[in-house]
Parts: sequence; C-alpha cells; structure tokens
Amino acid sequence: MAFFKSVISKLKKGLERTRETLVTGLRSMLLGRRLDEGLISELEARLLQSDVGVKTTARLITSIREQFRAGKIESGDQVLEFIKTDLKNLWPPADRELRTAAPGAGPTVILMTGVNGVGKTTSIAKLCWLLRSQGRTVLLGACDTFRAGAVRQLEIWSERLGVDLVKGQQGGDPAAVAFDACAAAKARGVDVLILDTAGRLHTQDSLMRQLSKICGVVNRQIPGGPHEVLLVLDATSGQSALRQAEEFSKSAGVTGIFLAKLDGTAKGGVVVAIRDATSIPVKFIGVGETPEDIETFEPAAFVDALFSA
Ligand SMILES: Nc1nc2c(ncn2[C@@H]2O[C@H](COP(=O)(O)OP(=O)(O)O)[C@@H](O)[C@H]2O)c(=O)[nH]1
Ligand SMILES: [Mg+2]
Repeated sequence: MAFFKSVISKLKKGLERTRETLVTGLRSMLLGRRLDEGLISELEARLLQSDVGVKTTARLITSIREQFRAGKIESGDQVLEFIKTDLKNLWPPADRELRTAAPGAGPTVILMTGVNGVGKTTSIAKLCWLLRSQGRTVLLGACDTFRAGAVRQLEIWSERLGVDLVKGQQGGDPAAVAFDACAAAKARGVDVLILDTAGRLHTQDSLMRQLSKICGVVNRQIPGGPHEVLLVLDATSGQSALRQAEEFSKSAGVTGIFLAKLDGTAKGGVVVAIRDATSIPVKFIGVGETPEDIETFEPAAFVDALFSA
C-alpha cells in the first residue's frame, strides 16, 4: 500500500506542470458555471491550445454539445467529469501489456529506438529496474555503437543495476552486437534482452535500414523477436514528439511508446494527442532521471493524477 501511494504521488508530481496548465485552466473555466453554447466554444478553444490534438478536441466537443442539447449535461462540473471519463476510455486495456515471447520460446527481446537525446538509454535502465523488480532476469545489448560514450553510458547503468551487458567496438556493426547479445541471452537463459540503439531520424534511410537489419538478425536467432520495438519520445518536445510517433510508426515496426520526461513538462497532453493521431499504444512513461522513475501507463491512474486537485 505504501508502495502504491508513493507511485501515485510520484505520478502526480511528474504531471505537475501539465496539471497546472491544462487541467487547472479547465477547472477554473468550468467549475461552478452553467453550461451554454458560449462556454462550449470557450472550452473548444482551450482544448485546441493545449496539446490534446484536433481530433480528440472535435470528438469531445461534439459529444458535449450533443449531451447539452439533449439536456443531459447542464453544468461545467458535469463537463469536467465527462472529459475525465472519456479520456480514461481512450486506451483499451489489451494495448498496454508488454509483449513477451511465448513460454519456452526463448528470451523476450525489446528494441529501443528514437531520435537522439529523447531518453532511450535512461529508459532502458528504468525498464531493467522494473522487470527485475518483477523477478525477471535481464541482459542488455549496447547496439548504439555510433555515438562516442554511448556504450559506456549503458555500461555504467548495467554496473549500477547489477545486470550483464553485451557490447562491441565503438563504430562497429550494431547488428553484430545484436547477434552476440541474442546468442548470450539464449545461452544464459535470461528472460528479457533489451537492446539500445543509436538515435536516428525516420528520414535517415541508411540508419532506418540498419534498424531493419538489427530486427532481422534478432528474428533469425529468436523467432518472434523483437517482441517489442519501443519508440522513445521526449514529452517536453510536444508536437515534435507527435510527429516522430507518426513517422516512426510508418517505417520502423514500432509496437509501443515509452514516453520519457513527462515530469517537468507542461505538454503532458501529448499522451492524448499521440493516441489521437496514431494507433501505437503508450506502454510506459518516464517521470524522472533515476531507474525507479518509470510507470506502466495506466489510463485511469494517469487521468486521476492529472485531474487531482
Ligand atoms: N527529467 C527527465 N529526464 C530524463 C528522462 N529520461 C531521460 N532523461 C534525461 O534525458 C537526457 C538524455 O537521455 P539519454 O537516455 O542519454 O537519451 P538517448 O540519447 O535517447 O539515449 C539525460 O540527461 C537523461 O537523464 C525523464 O523521464 N525525465
Ligand atoms: Mg543513448
């Protein structure tokens, strides 16, 4: 219970800035007011200014207007409740589970991808911490052979967390590291192998091909792998994160999103916008810089934390 409480308060803290801008604004606009067409237009403008996205705004406003005209919603307070309930239902439960290898079918392989600096390596440390706290064994593969210091950065995490790491030479072929890491993961019988990769843009064709090559190498050694290709996005980048989600979902076989840096950003509404614009589920959120600062994405807890007073 204490654990659960601390998780909620961490989440609330992480969402502080989004709450201040988006939700505090909505509350002061809506609470204690009678609903009329004017207020609905005000609400529409406010939602459009926030990061929740055009489609979600249109959908919300249409249903609120319908309910108002049918006499089912009469006050701003009811609108706020309506928005909360609606947001909680945006993410189907089946979406949120981590995909794993079938029992006996070898290690689960998770590949992390995304643009430079979004938080890939840090998010690996977090996933590693989370999986181990669930009793699973983890091996890391340092396939970011491109950036100087990248291997060392992951190695430092592996030392701190007490997990093994498979690495190659800086500048070497990342697919070769992936090959070695898969072989080691199978030989050691670990539950989960997490592969770090170099930052890339979806427009960098050769780097995108390299990503496919890594996936191919994994798949030949571990059928079904990689089971998750997690796109890491930086929540503080707002609309740019949204564009990355759209673009990577077209080209990189992304199966889920790890939304990092939700702490300290006013742009947490982007979680809704991502749902709005793509079908890729947000599976994890990052709310700080330590390995413990990870949450599995639970819409109800998320929305409650966002709307808590
Ligand atoms: N506040 C905050 N900082 C984060 C989070 N995730 C990563 N960072 C920071 O973002 C910076 C880049 O992270 P890194 O993992 O090296 O990004 P990469 O280039 O994608 O591998 C580092 O300073 C991290 O500490 C997060 O959830 N919250
Ligand atoms: Mg990195």
